[in-house]
This record gives sequence, structure tokens and C-alpha cells, in this order.
Amino acid sequence: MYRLFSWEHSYFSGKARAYLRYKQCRGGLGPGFEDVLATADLIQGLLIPRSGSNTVPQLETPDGHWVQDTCEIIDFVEAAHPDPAISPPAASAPRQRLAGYLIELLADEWMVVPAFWERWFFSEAGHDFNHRSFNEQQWGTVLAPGAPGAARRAAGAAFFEAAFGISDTRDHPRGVYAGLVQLGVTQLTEPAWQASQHRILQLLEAHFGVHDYVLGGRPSLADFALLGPLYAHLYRDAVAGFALRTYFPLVCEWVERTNAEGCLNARSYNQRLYTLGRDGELVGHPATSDGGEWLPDDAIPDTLLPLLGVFFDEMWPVLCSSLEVLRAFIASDSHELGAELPGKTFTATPGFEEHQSGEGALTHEFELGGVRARRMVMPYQVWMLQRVADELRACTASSKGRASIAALLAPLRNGASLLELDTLLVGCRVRKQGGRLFSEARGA
Ligand SMILES: N[C@@H](CCC(=O)N[C@@H](CS)C(=O)NCC(=O)O)C(=O)O
Repeated sequence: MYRLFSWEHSYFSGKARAYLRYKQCRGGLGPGFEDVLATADLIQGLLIPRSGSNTVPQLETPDGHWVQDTCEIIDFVEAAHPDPAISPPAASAPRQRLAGYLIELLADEWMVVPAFWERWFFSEAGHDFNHRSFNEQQWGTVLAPGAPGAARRAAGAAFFEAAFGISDTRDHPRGVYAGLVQLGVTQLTEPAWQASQHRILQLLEAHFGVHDYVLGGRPSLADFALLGPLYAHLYRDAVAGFALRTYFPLVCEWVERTNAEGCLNARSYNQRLYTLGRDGELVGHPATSDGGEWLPDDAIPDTLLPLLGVFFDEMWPVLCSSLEVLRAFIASDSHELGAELPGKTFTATPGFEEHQSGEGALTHEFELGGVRARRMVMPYQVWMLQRVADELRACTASSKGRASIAALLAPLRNGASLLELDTLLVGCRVRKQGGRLFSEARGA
């Protein structure tokens, strides 16, 4: 069996778990998978020694191979079990395929910021709506898994104080609160990040009113990636979850469908929809939209285009600037070619705090919603861009594919510059080994 080491309240665990459930349910996961709670003991004794990383989720394959990172988990399992595929082929559906990888990048590394903020802002003291106790309880289930309820909650509370200084987050931000500042969330930018999240949720609510999944009636890479922000932080967490259920019911329905839990009345692959035939027999129907398939002829749903617009409007300029900053850092005396680079998403990477905080060499100015502020540069995003570059090359390999992708990107502000991605990556390519990142040796 595969073993997924995960937490229920973890952003990236939600992405990998839903993906594995889908493959398993469709008979596409060979021996199947076991979902294992990644306790502190297992992280110290197994995950870190195997991958060099303490992050969850991580996957152990039936033959003992170890995979860290949701992108690599999906790539590995897709290569081993291609049916049913979660990305359409580059040759026949280049637009749909590329859209999936762009939305994955948006979901993993941009939507993470306001989702992370929601969890920790509403855990601070002094807010009328507050889910600190809920959050202590969910963390406590990892920290003290065998303990009774009150002790689990106390373990969560003690950890929040010891690791994040939760009673003094604004004057002395530590742990996740320092991470939020490093990601560019301050009192000044909070409204802009919230507005970005609302803009995306409104687009998704409109989209899921027409299509059950991102590309039509069947899940794809973008669905599992979007479940990262949408499941643990925006659907499960109490304050954000109340707002999501109240204002975005179609998004909630999609969360349940994509996560394959609590799905609403047959709009999933877990419950059947029948009508009665002429002789009283049961006649099965797909309840999902678009005949349960991706849209034909490589069509990008009209309601999805504005989401790609958000990627190019908001995230793409920050990514382009990150490439420049990383290139300069790699070439500087602060870095030796081939040496380690920071690899984390939520906070500065231990050992790199000086570079990734304040005015450090791995920080830059960014703009969101007309507000300018500073944030850290994350080489992991460059690794994800390399993944997009690989896909882009495959999707534009034929002249037909190139024309089709160019036509998709042309109307999107900043969209056409994606075609220059390989050039933009020169001098700042990174290499991922287990859970650690390194600059590429020259000429590689
Ligand atoms: N890019 C990684 C991100 C994994 C990640 O950051 N996981 C979080 C939980 S959702 C974590 O383990 N954070 C703890 C830490 O970074 O120390 C992936 O896709 O798997």
C-alpha cells in the first residue's frame, strides 16, 4: 500500500489526500493507500531522515520509495498509475493542461497567504469572531493523539504559546505570525489580501454554478490544488468556514465533492443518482455537470478565464520580480553556486531568516490592490515555475499548440510574457532533492 503521512488540518495534506482518494475510488491506485497521522515522533524519526524535510504531507510508496511535496506526489502517482489521468494530454489539450499547472501555482503559493492569515488572525485574542479553541483542538490531535479531549486541547494551547507566542503576536511575531509578516501580511496589506481572496471566491462561486469541477464534469489537477486553500483553512476552520458556507455555498459543495466527504446528494462519485424507468427499473445518471467529462475540444470554460486573469494580474509580477531577486542572490557573495536555498512556503526557512526578513537579500517590494509592501522571495516558487516551463514547452511543441496557447494568453494582461519563461529562468534555476532546494550548478 501507499502511505500518506498527513494532518487533517494541513493545507497541502488536503490536496494530496483528495487526489489519492479520487485515484483509489476510480480503481486507479493499484494497492490503494493508507492515511497515517504524521505525529511528532514519525516526523522526527521517519519523515526528516527520509526527505530532509519536516513538512507534511509525505508519501511512502509500496516499494519503500519516499516522496516529499504534493507536486511530486502527484507526478509520481500519475506516472505509476496513469488512469484516470488528472491532466489532459499536452498534444490534444494544451490549454486545459497548462491552465491546470498555472492554477496549481496560484493555489499553492498565492492563495496560501490569505488562507494562512484567516487561520491565525482569528486565533489571536481580541477578535469578536474567534476560533482559537477550535484551532488548539485540531493541532492538539497531532501533538497528543492518544490523550483525552481536554489534554489534547491543552497540548495545542501550550504549543501555540511556546512556538508562536500567541499572546503577543503583533509586537513580537514568532512562528506563524513571523511567517505572515515575511509573506507580506501586515495591518496595511491585510485588506488587500482579503480582497484578493474574495475576488477568487466570487469567481469560483460563479464557475461552480455552471461546472462541477474546474475543467468541466470531472476533477483535474487544478481541483486538487484549489482544495489546498479551500479545505483545511477556508472550509474546516470555524470562522472562515462559517463565512464560506454562508456566502459561497457552491464552493462548499465543490469542496465536499472534491474531498469525497460529506458530499451533497449524489453530486460526487460516492452516491448514485437514479430515475425510475418505464418498468420501474432504476436508470443511472451522472449527477455531475458536462456529462462527467472535461469540456471537449480543449475548451477553457468562460467562467475560468477570469481566474487565470487573477494569476497574471496579481501573482505573475511578483513571480517575475522573485526571479530577478533570486538571480542576483545566487550571483552574490552571500551564496555559493550549488549550495542550499530556502525551501519553505509558510515562513522563512531556518538558517535563512536574515535574508528572508526585513530588507534582507531575499526580500522584495510587491504591490497588491494598490498597496506596496515587502515580502520574502521563495525559491520553491521558482521550482514550481520550472515545472510550468516544462509543461509550457510540451504544450507549445507543435505549431498548432503554440498558436492555441498564444491565443489563450494574449487577452490576459501580462499573459503573453509567460511565453518568455525559459529566458526568465536563466541564472536562477533550482534543483530539488528530497525536501531541500539548491541552486543549479552553472551550465546545468
Ligand atoms: N510545497 C509543499 C508544502 C508543504 C508544507 O508547507 N506543509 C506544511 C503543512 S500544510 C508544513 O508541513 N509546514 C510545517 C513547516 O513548514 O515547518 C507541498 O506541496 O507539499
